[in-house]
Amino acid sequence: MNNTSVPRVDIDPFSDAVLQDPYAYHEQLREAGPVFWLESLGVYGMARFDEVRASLSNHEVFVSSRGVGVADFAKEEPWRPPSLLLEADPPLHDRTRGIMSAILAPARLREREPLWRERAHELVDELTDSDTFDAVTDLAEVFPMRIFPDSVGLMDEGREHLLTYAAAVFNAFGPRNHIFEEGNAASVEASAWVAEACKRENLKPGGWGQDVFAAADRGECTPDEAERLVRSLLSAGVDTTVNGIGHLLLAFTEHPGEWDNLRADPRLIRRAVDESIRWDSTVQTFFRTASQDTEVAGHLVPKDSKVLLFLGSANRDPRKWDKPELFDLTRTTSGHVGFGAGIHQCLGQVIARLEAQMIVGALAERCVSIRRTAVPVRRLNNTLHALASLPVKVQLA
Ligand code: OVM
Repeated sequence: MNNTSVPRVDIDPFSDAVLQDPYAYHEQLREAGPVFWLESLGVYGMARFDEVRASLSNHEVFVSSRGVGVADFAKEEPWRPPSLLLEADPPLHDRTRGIMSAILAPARLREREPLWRERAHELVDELTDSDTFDAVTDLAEVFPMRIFPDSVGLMDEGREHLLTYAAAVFNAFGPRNHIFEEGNAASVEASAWVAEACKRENLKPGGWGQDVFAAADRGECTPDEAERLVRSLLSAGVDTTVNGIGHLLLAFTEHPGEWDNLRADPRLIRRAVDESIRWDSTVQTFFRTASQDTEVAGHLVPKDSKVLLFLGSANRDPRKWDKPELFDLTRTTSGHVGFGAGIHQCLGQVIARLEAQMIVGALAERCVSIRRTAVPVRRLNNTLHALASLPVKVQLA
């Protein structure tokens, strides 16, 4: 293996143009080679399915504890105290993950399903009073906020800070560009609110937040760790599902035939949710750090290198997917890396899937068609592919 042959790429993956439309650039990244050097950032990158999946699955070589953003925590002070889940390796990661997995076990989430379903139908009833609405600001941003904060047991006051905070968290994985700076200014107040909201005395009984402190009482973690674990729920649980639901609706507006297919067979909703995450992955990128010299497809990735993994590109790699640009409810969509892979694979994915299934399932019951009435507007974020607006018109059944 030799390093001189690693292809150099001069695309800045955190430029406005790439963040606006990443898919326009992914082919160039994939074609550059299985691993490449990103001149703009001085990091390695991988954008093909096989290498992205293999790297995500190899947590001993590609570690998370040095940060999953461009900053190397071994050299730079983290933007905030590191996450005990996302920015941790075993054995710490396995202990904290175990605590959270028990709290968010599918069997326990099922108890909340009836209430969430009721909330989904309520919102769809409100929206369909009129035949036009904004699928992002009136629906995708509203539904998770009606169920997630209550499920955590958050205090009522100040919940609007959640989206600001999450946007800042995901911006902070990228470089200190103008997007980070703009988001960061707005997030000072939001961060202070989140810190308060995670405290035991501010969490209502019966929610996941208090469940984490119950684990602390059993000696599974310290009370300080419990606060930090609640913070993970608030960081990862809102902007992700907002844009996941947004992309699911976008997928249907771009592929109207699939809306007809979903209405004909509502069991397709599960696959639709998965396929939309493959088709337009909300979390586009995460970094890892090489803990040792390692070889990727014959090229050396030296110890201490930062490596940028393009999940959204892997999910559209034609080496893996047939006609990847099509949202297709007949394909086998499982195996995509939109929720990651390996030990860090999305802890909240059962919640995310349920939320999306419920709200879009309820909409499909009521609406014969959903069409967009204007061009969707993107909201730029250093990690998330995000929507600001998707005006739609529905035809009621
Ligand atoms: C966390 C965290 C924050 C952002 C994303 C995420 C996708 C986790 O604080 O643990 O997972």
